[in-house]
Amino acid sequence: MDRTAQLTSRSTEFEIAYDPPGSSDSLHVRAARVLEANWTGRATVPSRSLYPHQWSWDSAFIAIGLRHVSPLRAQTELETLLAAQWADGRVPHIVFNPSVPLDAYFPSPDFWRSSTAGHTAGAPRTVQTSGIVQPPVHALAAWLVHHADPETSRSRGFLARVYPRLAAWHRYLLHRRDLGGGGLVSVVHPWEQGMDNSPCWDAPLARITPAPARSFRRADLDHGAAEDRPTDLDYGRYVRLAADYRNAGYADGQGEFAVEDPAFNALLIASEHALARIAEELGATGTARHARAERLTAALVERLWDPAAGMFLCRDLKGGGLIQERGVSGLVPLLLPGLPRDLVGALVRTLRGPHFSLGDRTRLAPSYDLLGEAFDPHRYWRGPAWFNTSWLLERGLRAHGELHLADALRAAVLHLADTTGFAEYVDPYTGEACGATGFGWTAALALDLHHELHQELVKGAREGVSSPATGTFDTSDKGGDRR
Ligand code: 9WN
Repeated sequence: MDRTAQLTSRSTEFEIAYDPPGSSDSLHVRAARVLEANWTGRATVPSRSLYPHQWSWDSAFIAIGLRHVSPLRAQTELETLLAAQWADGRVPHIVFNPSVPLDAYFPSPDFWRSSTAGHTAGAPRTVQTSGIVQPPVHALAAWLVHHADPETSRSRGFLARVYPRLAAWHRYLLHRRDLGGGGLVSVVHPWEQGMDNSPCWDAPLARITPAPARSFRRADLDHGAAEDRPTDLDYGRYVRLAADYRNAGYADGQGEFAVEDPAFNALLIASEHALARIAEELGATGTARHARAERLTAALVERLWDPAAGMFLCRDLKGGGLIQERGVSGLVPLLLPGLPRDLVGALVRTLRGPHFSLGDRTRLAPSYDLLGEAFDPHRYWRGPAWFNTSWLLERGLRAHGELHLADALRAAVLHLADTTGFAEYVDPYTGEACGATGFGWTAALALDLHHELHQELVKGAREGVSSPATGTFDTSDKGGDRR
C-alpha cells in the first residue's frame, strides 16, 4: 500500500478515510465510473434518467473533474458545447442529443425550435438547442482543463480554438444582457441562473401569467418525486417565460423577467480572469480583461451587496430593488480573489451563522436560508444542498485562507458524494440523498477535490506532515501545477 493510503485527513469534523486514486475501491474509481456511464461519445449527460442531454454549466463542472481522468475528453466536453454556440455569442443551456426520444425531457427541441425561432439570433442549423443560457463557468473550466495536461492541450491547439468562442460568449453577456445598465449581466429566466426553483425568484415570477397546465407535459415527474420538484404553477410560469422569449425570436430586452444574480455575475468575473490568463498563454495581453473583471467586481459590490444581510442579494429589475431572500447564490462571490477583505469576513460569518449554519447544523451549504419562510430541506433549490455550490464555496474559503472551514467542507463533499451514490443533491441536515443518483457534476467535483487532497497528502507525506497542506484557488495557475 502506498504510504499516502494510510493517511487520514485529520483537520475535519468527521475524519475521512482516504483512499488513493490508484486503488480499485477508491472514490476516484467510483466517480470515474459515473462519468464513464454518463459519457455519450462527445459529452457527458448530467443524469441518464432525468437529464439525458448536454447541459451548459453541468458540462463546465464536469470538465473540471473529467480532466483528472481524461484531459482529452474534458477538452472534447467543452468543445462539443461550444460547437453549438449561436452567432450572437450565446452558449445555449441545453444541446439536444437527436437520438434521445422527444418525450424523454421537457421542454424538448420542438418547444424551443432553435433553428427556426432562433434564426435571426444565429442559432446553429445542424444541432438543436434551447434558447436560454446558464452561468458562464466555461472559461474557468477551459483554463483548469488546459492545466491538467498542457502538452496535449498545446499540441491540439485547445486554447487557441476555444478562446474566440469564449470571448464571443462573454461579449454577448456583457453587451446584450446588461439590461439594468449598471454593468452587470441579467438572467431572463430562472433556468438561466441554474438554481431554478429558488425562493429568490418567487416575487419576480409572481408577476408572470402561467401557461395553462394542460398545454404541456412535464417529463421530470416520470423520474423525480413531485414533492421535491417545482410545482405545476412554477412550471406554468417557466413555460410562459420561455415561450415568450422564443416568440420574440430570442431577442433580448423585451421580457417580463430580468434579475441580476450574484452567482451568475461572480462566475462571469472568475471566467473573465481565466480568459485573461488564456490570452496570456496564447501570447496576447490579458490586462484589459483583468481590468474588466475588476470593474465587474466593483459593480457587483455596488449593485448587489446588502450590508444588513452580510451577503449579496438578487436585484429584480422589473420590480425594482434587492430581493430580500437569502439564497446560496449570494455567498458564491466568495470565490473572487479580488473581493474586499471586510466583505470576505462578512460572507464567512454569514455562511457560519444561523441562516446557513455551515460546520454546525449543516455539512454542505444549503441552497436557501434555513430560517427563511420558504425553506424546505427537500424541494428543489429551496433548501437542499448541491455539490457544485459547495465546491465553489470550498474554493473561495481556501483562496481566502479559511483553511479549517475549507478542509471540513471538502471532507463533507467527498463523504456525502460517495455515500449517496453521487446524488444530485442532499438534505442539508441529514445528508440524505435526493433527486437523481450517478449525477455528473457531483462525481466530477468530488473527483476534483479528491485529486487535490491526494496531492496534498503526497506532499505532506514527503515532508513528514500528515494533515492537508494549504492550497489556493485563483485563476493564475502557471506551469502545469494545478490548484
Ligand atoms: C432545467 C441539469 C440541470 C441543472 C440545473 C438544475 C436542473 C433543469 C430542470 O437540471 O435544471 O435546466 O429540468 O430542472 O436546476 O442547475 O443544470 O443538471
